[in-house]
Amino acid sequence: MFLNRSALNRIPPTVYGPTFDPGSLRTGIVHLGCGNFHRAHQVTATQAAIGAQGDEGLGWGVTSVAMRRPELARALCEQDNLYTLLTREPSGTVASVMAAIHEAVFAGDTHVGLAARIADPAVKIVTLTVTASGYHLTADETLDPDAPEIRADLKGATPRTAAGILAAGLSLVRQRGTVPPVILCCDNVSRNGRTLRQAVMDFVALDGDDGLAAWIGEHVRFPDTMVDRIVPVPNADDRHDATRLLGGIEDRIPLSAEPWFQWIIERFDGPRPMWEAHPGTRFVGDVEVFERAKLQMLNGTHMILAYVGALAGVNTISDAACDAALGTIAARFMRYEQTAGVNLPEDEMDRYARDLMKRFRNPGIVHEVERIGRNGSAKMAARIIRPMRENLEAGRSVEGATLLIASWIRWFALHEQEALEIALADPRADVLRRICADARDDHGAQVEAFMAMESVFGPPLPDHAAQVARISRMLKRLTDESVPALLHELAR
Ligand code: CS2
Repeated sequence: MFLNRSALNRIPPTVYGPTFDPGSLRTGIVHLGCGNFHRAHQVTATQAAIGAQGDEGLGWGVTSVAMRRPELARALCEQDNLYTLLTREPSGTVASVMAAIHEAVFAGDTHVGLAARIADPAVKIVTLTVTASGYHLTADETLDPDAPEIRADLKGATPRTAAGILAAGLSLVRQRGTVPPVILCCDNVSRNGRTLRQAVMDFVALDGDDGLAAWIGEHVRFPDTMVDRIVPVPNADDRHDATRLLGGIEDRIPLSAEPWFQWIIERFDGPRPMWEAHPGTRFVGDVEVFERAKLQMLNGTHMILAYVGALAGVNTISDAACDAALGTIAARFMRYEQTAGVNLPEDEMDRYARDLMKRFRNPGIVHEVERIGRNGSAKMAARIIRPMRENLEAGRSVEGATLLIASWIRWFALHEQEALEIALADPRADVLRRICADARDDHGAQVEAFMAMESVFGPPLPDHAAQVARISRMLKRLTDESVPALLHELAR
């Protein structure tokens, strides 16, 4: 039998299940980006809140919108929106059945009418996880008017991007004169709330603004948030473990996650679920210090592990972090380069860095470097270039950032030669591959052309030419030498 509402009373008592009747939920939240992260993060906190709030909590069901994966929305519907979350603790796996999704839909089904759903007065909050590349931003964190998806949304009747969908929904709210929902960006984008607000206002301006941008500026709140939980892409082991732990009930869409959970939200007024019922959720006055620490120390270090790890022949973040040389390089990069501008006491930074390396090494989390390496061009500015710029200005080492950028460029060069064994997904992949094709074996020209892309790297770095030369030298070494031997030398 498959997991669905009628199977709920048969799950073994060792599995955590909902403490409310999922059939009685009503939608209070629309979520854009129904994917793995959402299912392991916002849904778990919402489930805890619904459980803690009794009847009132039932109004916080989530309508979760899959932006790119119709099959996930379909599979959720088939299981009455229930699925298993496997928490990979060091001591073993804990299974919980997640039940806070009230409805799952696919954005591409035009009959769904996303604008009308957002404008439904019962919807108090719109949350988003569409990934950093889903906002189509340039390095200065404004909307890229040349992104094909944005251009298509400006022309078409049914928007498909987050900015286009929000603009349409908010326009309807304004026409109807109702209260707009609070928009909660839950992606790894710096100052994510205000950045999204600006992106929506930029979209509206490009769309022949009729006063909507000013109305949004005045009436719609976009609190900043910091989200953190490592959630790998589900695999066959997850399905197998879910069936075993559910006592033979089959789940087509289980997923696993690490035990760590953090959700830091800028305080806002108005109705909301009692998310703080879930440990790790906090409402604070200013999210920036948490967000910067996480974006640079976690997400930035993930990038060095992925790009360099793949070149050294490892497949997962855990293997990359466990490699003696690369683990040392990554830990040093995290603690001494990626802490630039992170305003935390030294001992807290030490503890955070230690915890992060431990989390990366968790053998229960099979996080492929190919996944983490995706969409580097949309991640570079906030995660790598901002601290690098500050380090250069202060005369500090940027050795790790140099290695990271050279490794990223090497991915494209190898891909261009059809010699990279893993897929390379990036919104700017075509342009970046062309640079590699044009520059051929001229490493200097390759690096110069990459670093000249202001939409990715921002304006020139301090002492730009010297930095380009350093990255070129590293790229040449990555090309000519054995990567493990090079890492061994760099780790000393
Ligand atoms: C990763 C994140 O794919 C990536 O860019 O760095 O998904 C990371 O696993 C999460 O932000 C952890 O909270």
